[in-house]
Amino acid sequence: MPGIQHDIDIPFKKATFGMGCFWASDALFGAQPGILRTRVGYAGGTLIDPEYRKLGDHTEVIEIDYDPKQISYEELLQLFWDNHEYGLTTCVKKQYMSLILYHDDDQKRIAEISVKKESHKRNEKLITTILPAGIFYPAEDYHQKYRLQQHSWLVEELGLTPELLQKSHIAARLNGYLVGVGKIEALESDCVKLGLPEKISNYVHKQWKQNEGGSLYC
Ligand code: MHO
Repeated sequence: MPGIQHDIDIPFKKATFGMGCFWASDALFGAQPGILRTRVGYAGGTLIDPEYRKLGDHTEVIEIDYDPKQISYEELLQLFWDNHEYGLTTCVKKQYMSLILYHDDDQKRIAEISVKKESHKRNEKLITTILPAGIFYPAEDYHQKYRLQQHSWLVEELGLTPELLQKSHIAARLNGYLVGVGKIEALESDCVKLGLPEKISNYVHKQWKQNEGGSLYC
């Protein structure tokens, strides 16, 4: 679509989490307030250049660019605790382990306090691992904004190239709204703010209503 503004150029911080299949966390975080961009990939392990069918010791993770003025790391962590695919007490396999990859000492400190609090609240020992963020390997194109990519006409209409699938603000937002994540008010204000044509906006509204309250995972 000519003239569509994909990026949003404000200062941001990064957060990286593993919490199950990354299609779900991509959608979950994409539509939250203060989320600028998301991308999915592999991290936490040692294998060089992992691939989906050759992950080695890596985990599926979501990498988030967020505006700390609009959403705090604590709030991101709350979403992390509340939305694991396989829970917080049993590790199914390394691919889906519960993982927090911190980007600075502040995040490390907050994550360590947060895991203690959450464990106390649930009265359970949690298996979540906290590690420094090392190399992030972006996943194959077809995994990026996976939910959005199921609506191929939208990908085309929005001009989402492989690069934009990882970098576009609009793509991150719509990828969540399409599966009923986020608030209707946020969706409405985004449609106006991002100047989305009526055809797209109506379609996304419809999908949001159909899918609201459904499961993120499949
Ligand atoms: N349940 C999904 C997981 C995909 S994922 C990116 C599948 O089996 O295809 O891990």
